[in-house]
Amino acid sequence: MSDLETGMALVISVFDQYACCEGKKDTLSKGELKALIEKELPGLIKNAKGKDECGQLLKDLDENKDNEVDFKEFMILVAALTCLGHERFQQTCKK
Ligand SMILES: [Ca+2]
Repeated sequence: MSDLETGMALVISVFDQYACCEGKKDTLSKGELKALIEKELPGLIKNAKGKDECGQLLKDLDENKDNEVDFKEFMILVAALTCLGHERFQQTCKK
């Protein structure tokens, strides 16, 4: 597989790993979303002590309002964070 294909397969595998923990196997519950963010995206919520950041994030991501984050909804988060990372990377390169 190419680097990009490997990256995409990894995103799928991380999502599946957390989605299958409880309840529906193909969506993230609030608890699963929290576990995923804490372990895989620790930088995202490190400045939000005490606040219900995951609850707010779930509301923001939950397009179809079923109180779960499906893969499509998760990809919107991954895409947004990847764009942010890309911007930061470009700024670092310019310096
Ligand atoms: Ca949803």
